[in-house]
Amino acid sequence: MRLPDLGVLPGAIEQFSAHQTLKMFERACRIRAFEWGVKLAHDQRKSDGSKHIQMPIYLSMGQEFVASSVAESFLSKVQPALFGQHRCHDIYLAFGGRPEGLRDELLHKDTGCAGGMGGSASIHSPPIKMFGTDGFIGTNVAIGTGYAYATREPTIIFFGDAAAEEGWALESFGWAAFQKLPILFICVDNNMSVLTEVDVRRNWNVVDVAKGFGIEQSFDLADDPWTIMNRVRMIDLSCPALFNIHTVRHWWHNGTGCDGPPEWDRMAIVKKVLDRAGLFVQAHKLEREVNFDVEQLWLEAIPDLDLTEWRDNR
Ligand SMILES: Cc1ncc(C[n+]2csc(CCOP(=O)(O)OP(=O)(O)O)c2C)c(N)n1
Repeated sequence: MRLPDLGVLPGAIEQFSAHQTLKMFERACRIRAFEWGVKLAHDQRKSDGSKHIQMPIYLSMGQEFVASSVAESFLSKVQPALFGQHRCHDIYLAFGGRPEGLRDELLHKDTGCAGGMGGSASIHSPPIKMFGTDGFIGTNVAIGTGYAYATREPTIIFFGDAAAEEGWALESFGWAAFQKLPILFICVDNNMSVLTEVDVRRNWNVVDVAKGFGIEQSFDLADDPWTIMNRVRMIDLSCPALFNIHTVRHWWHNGTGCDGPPEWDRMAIVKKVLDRAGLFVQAHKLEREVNFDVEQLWLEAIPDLDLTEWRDNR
């Protein structure tokens, strides 16, 4: 059952300082703003008619609070190794990747975080210990598990609800449980494999299967950031855990199309919670500053980028 309040712990915001909440919110705002810049750069053309971005792009719009809350939970303690799949701009930005590096990567420049050769689907960044992926869904789950086995370093593996169906992902859960590896598996469950919903594809739940493999710390929850941060606090990170986080991809699997209003917009829900917590003014100021920064970032690379659509959608 997909609901925006699935597994949400009421009042979870009270467990965190205003400072921590606002830092988490800032990460999410930066992701949303950045993805707007990518959309505009993708949709608009250069004066000679050629494209600014010539590769397929996979946007995280709508899913921002998954990576931003997990990052907020970890980064004050440790810089974990990160294994994402093709939809990974959010992970890179949330965990402190330089936005210029991602922008340049998408614009095919050698100053990009992967030298302009990885592209949207394979964001690789040694400074933040983020490993690019190969394009086969779920292989990052197996490779990340091997990394944690070899190094015993804290490792976070983000994968989609479709990747969870690959044999090598399921086998990795078993190995991680058997070896008690320090891995947080995050299934970013946006309900879609391209256009096919989870219920059409399978009759099992990844949390039940992970528990069956011995990952006792397995939870189904919606993308409420404070619930996610709470769950991270409560688990033992020295052994494996799995969160299946229900979230919503606002734009198409690939590119910038949109099929209508999303199931929910976590950003709008979070802003209401911030308002009730008396943080509206600070949050609003922060969002404006981030938007300004990210506008400058894109204008620096594409001075004639028309920002109207983004500004109209704020
Ligand atoms: C092994 C494998 N099978 C099929 C594909 C084709 N494919 C690319 S993306 C995708 C859907 C991925 O969905 P999910 O893992 O849920 O991630 P999301 O795109 O929703 O973020 C599929 C089936 C692939 N890349 N690799």
